[in-house]
Amino acid sequence: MREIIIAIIRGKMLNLSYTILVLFPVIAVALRVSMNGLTLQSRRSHTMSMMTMSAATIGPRKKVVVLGGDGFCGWPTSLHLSEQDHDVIIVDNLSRRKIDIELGCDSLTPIASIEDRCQVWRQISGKRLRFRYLDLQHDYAELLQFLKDEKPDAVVHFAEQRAAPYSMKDDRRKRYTIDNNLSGTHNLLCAIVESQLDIHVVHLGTMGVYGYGTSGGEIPEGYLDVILPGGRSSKILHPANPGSVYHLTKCLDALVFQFYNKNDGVRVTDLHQGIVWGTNTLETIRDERLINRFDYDGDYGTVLNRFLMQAALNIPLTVYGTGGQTRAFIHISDTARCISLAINNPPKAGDKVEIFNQIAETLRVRDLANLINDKTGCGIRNLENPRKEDAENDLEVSNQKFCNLGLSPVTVEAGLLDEVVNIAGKYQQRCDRSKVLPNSFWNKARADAAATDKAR
Ligand code: NAD
Ligand code: USQ
Repeated sequence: MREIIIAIIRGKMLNLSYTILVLFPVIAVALRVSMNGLTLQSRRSHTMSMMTMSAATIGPRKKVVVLGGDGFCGWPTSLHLSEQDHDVIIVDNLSRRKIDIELGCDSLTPIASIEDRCQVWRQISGKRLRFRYLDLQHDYAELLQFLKDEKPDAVVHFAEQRAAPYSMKDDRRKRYTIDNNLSGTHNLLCAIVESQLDIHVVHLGTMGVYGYGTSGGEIPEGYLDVILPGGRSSKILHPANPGSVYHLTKCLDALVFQFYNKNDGVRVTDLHQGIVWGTNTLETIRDERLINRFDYDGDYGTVLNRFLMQAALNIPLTVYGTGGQTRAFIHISDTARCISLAINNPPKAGDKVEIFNQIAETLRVRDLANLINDKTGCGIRNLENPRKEDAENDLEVSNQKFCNLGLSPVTVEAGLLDEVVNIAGKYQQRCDRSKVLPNSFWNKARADAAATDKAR
């Protein structure tokens, strides 16, 4: 049924607008069947989101390489793209799984090996999902040959060390984050130019490139129209203002893209994504062996997923400082949809680097904590902030480009309880409570403050 609908929507049998009008009831039934495993609340928001996006999301079949496709964002995105009938190849060096061992942590959810994941997906969907073990930082020759052999239409680049606390832990991790992320990104661009292939790069950047001071107005998507001294008008990259070594690598990535776009005409879409929350998507929920990873520890756990897990275990929520930090958020299922939209709407030859803000909403940390505490009664504790960051900030962000393409994102308010009950609650016995408190500090003053913190 899914294949027939996708074939029809691709315009193989009818033109698109006619298809949508005539087949809308059929699509609605098919979606209902495919969402049997979801609870009512999330089904409603997923349905809304999928209905409004079906026309914009589905484009011609492409060969897509997903770098970092074994990770938290990469795995559900690979499944989503495969479900949309793209030919997907995952490339990963499994470094995230190795860092779990290094830190003595594990995903709260029991994740299968990448080989088993691909095999189960084949059994369930009938679609082939390939995996190639390759280190983007060190295996340049293999990367180049791989691109020449496979000739992908698009490469989605998730393959970076992505935890800000890990990147600030010590000098070894700072250097690893810089070396891994910058060499990886540069190797990719260099190999694309050397291959002489026209490959569209879709990169996961971060909202943190803009900095988290009070913006004093809406943050635009990547570029600023400015008047230079002398009255000349110009369009420039938004000034970079990184808050960690990890965020610094994303600012430097942005310059690498500008250069290769200008010099060699490489087509790039850079997605400045907010904090991703949630675990399951319509694809990962189809079999427990497809489940996504869920990080809750002080280094890799992001704020909302940490709070959800803490609430499930009745641990008071770890609010850093006053909790006045305002951040941008997006649900994991919308991450996958946005990537799909970016692949289906590539920049044209000669276009400058396309930049989207990939966010659903902005929320203040203490408001999130209060929301979860009101629903669960787990309590809140304010810890000395391990990070050097503004205690309070406002944040207003444009996400107009994705909205124009039809994104209607899941919101925290609508999806929250599902996650507490279905994931954090279900797997709570796998939590190691000793990993909950933060133990990476931005500088000596922050470490000293934590050492005398009575709330710890
Ligand atoms: P993750 O750590 O779960 O996944 C990254 C994957 O890349 C891992 O599977 C890892 O093994 C792989 N990888 C890392 N270095 C590699 C290398 N040199 N060669 C090959 N593979 C390599 O992280 P994630 O949460 O899925 O994030 C993916 C991307 O999205 C990152 O670039 C991150 O900066 C960005 N992002 C994430 C979030 C979030 O909240 N998780 C928010 C905004 C942006
Ligand atoms: N925070 C708490 N309590 C916690 C954890 C975090 O109060 O237990 C606070 C932090 O101090 C920070 C905010 O919550 O002010 C967000 O922290 P986070 O760990 O959820 O997010 P961050 O470190 O910014 O990084 C995450 C991803 C990263 C991505 C980024 C998007 O790990 O890969 O790039 O979100 S963004 O923040 O928009 O730049």
